[in-house]
Amino acid sequence: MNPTEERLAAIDQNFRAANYLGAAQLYLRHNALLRRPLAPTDIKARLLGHWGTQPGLNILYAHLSRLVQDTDADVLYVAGPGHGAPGLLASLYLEGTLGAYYPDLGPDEAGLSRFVGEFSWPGGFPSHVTALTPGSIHEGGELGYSLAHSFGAVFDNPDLLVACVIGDGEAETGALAASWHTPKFLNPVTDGAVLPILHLNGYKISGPTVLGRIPPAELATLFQGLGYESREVAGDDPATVHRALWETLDWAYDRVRSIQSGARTGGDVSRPVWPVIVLRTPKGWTGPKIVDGKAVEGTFRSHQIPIEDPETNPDHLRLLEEWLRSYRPQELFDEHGAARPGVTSVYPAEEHRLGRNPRANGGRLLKPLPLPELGAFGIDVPDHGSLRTESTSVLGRYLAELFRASARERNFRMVCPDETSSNRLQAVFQATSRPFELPILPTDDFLAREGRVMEVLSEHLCEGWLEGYLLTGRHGLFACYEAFIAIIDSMMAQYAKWTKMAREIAWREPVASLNYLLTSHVWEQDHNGYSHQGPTFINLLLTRKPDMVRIYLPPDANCLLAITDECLRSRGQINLVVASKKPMPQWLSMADAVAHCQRGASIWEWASSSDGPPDVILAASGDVPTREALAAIWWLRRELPELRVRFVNVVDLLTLDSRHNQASGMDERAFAELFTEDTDVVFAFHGYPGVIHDLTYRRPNPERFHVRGYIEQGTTTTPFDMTVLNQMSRFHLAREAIVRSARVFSRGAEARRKLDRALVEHHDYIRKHGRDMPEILDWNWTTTAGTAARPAHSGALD
Ligand SMILES: Cc1ncc(C[n+]2csc(CCOP(=O)(O)OP(=O)(O)O)c2C)c(N)n1
Ligand SMILES: [Mg+2]
Repeated sequence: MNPTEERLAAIDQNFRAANYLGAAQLYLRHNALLRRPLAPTDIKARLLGHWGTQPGLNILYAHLSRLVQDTDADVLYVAGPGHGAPGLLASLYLEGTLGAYYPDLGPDEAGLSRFVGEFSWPGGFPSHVTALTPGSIHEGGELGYSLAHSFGAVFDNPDLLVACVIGDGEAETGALAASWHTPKFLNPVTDGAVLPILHLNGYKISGPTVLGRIPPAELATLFQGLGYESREVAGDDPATVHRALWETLDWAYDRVRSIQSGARTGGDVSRPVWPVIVLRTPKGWTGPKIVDGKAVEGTFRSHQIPIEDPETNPDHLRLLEEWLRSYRPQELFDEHGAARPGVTSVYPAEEHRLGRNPRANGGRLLKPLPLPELGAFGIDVPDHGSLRTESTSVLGRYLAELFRASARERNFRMVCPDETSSNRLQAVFQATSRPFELPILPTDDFLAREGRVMEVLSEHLCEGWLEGYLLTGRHGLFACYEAFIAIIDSMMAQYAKWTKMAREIAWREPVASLNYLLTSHVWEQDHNGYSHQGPTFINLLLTRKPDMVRIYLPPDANCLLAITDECLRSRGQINLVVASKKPMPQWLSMADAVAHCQRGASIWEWASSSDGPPDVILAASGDVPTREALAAIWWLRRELPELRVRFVNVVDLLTLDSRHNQASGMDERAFAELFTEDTDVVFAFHGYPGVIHDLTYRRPNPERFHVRGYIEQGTTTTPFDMTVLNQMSRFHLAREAIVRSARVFSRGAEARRKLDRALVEHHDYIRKHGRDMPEILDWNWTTTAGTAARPAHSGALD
């Protein structure tokens, strides 16, 4: 639609009003509408917030509102520079959204004064966008994720258009740089669209931006190379920019719709060239031009608080008053403090306003997944441990069924950095594919235009896409190599902060949990070596709020199924599941696995002595530790039958937790039933031993826990040697069990010598033969040594 002078004028009024309120929030505790001359006592005690990015966010909010008014489009606004919160809040206040969520922020002088006075004030809105901000799924505190979140939001949301404002500094981050490639994985028929708007104000905190300083033609070429068509809106005269931005937004919107209709009804299968807008306007635009002799508008100096000391410096106070009055607030707000009709006429009907988009409160839209019956996918376990299989292959069949069952609703996706097959989850490809818009060759596997397994070799993108998908009301799973998930630790931490805050907000409904499946784990890196060993994510999760995190270490395939089912049912949590992808002994029937997983930790009676109180408890958490601990018990039964051992398996790690008065852990009685109050516990753990000490330090006699786990020893060697190098092998565990058992310690001297010899034999054997000893490879709980079949080789490892 062509711009009219009247509507352009209204947009400008709106822009001025948002700029005014944005600046006022930074400074004014009182006198929000400048009804009287500005006084030092009006100024906030501490000036906390950012100005520079606000005008760009504000002008875009006004113009996008106009676009929605004209098109009824379903638009979600994502502000990459979340430090521009006062700008976004100003628009949300003006459009009436804040008042709808927070009734004391209504459109009158009292509401406006409270709104302005309480920003960045204890108890008020924080300085960044947060879960408290209606209409938002993106904090933008830690920069880099706006575009990935936006694309995540539009997957399987064909009607949605996300307008994503990207800071030109933010665009320097690795995560953002990778995100530009997402259209290569985006299907124009089944997915919605993202309109990236590069907010090219030229500066970051204290320096120029790369994209701001390269010549405009080079920038256009960059976007062309990334597969986009870009148009630039540039200028520092608002009237000129309004007209150009209006027309450019119309151009971009028409491009999006014509790509979509071409693909959806015109049968166009060519690869779309999506539009990008570059908004090249000064940082701190319309703000103070010069302060203390230094240029501020259009420079990095406008980034945060452009006039620093209005409370005690009269010149600064005067400059601030001039700046605020330059927006002519009396023209923008009436005598009751309400925004005048010109200001608010840019907004569409209430339900279409940017701040009201229901996708931003995804929990309200969430539908439970049609989860497959566990019984149909659990494996038959004839006895304890003689069957060996890849647990993740079993899970792959379950997930394939989930993809089939959710095909109509399209509300489940997997993300993975190129490892679905390597992680033995390839059964999912019988139900869906990996979407890919680039040429697909006959030699490629499992690629198609459309699919719900998102594979890209960027953990950042996987995480960002999934977060956007979850926050807009869908479900998902992130499958990753264990060592490399730590790449996105910081993103997970930010997501956890968002979730923690969202939980405290009555109007935000919980979204589906963020689920991680980590495989190719630390104990199966004999082929890759040290660089691929890193169980750190467990430690990182332990720093999050204990009531929103679960850490699961299923010992076998049926437990993996039971745990995955539980994770996919849960809401508002971060769930970590660590499971091997290699052939491993299978211990529990499906029914036993469900019962064990429900308890979280239990005594495995069949592996425990029944003739009196235990001399020592062997505990394990993790599939390889479980195998080693059971092999240790098996060895002890043969060599030292009088030693009474109890075996405890811990599948839900935080059942051990005693750090927070059992906020997430089992109670003292349940703990004592498993571990007694004073018996020594030799604990074989998947990750760093300190984790178990951290969790149990308030349990009775915590010094009786002797933990073996990963101690940063690794190289390319045999699988069993990994456990030996880290002193968690069956031989080490058996030896420690004898040492910790006062009753049989002295009678165990010969057994201990045998264990020492076994370690020497192992050392010599692997150096001579390049593989583990037959008694290790053939070991089987249910038979005597040497009689079980060797496991089939699992094929190529990655
Ligand atoms: C990942 C990350 N690194 C550093 C920062 C600190 N920081 C806050 S704002 C900012 C500059 C952002 O520049 P830009 O994206 O261009 O935003 P704008 O100019 O619109 O303020 C930086 C470096 C951050 N928030 N996140
Ligand atoms: Mg910038």
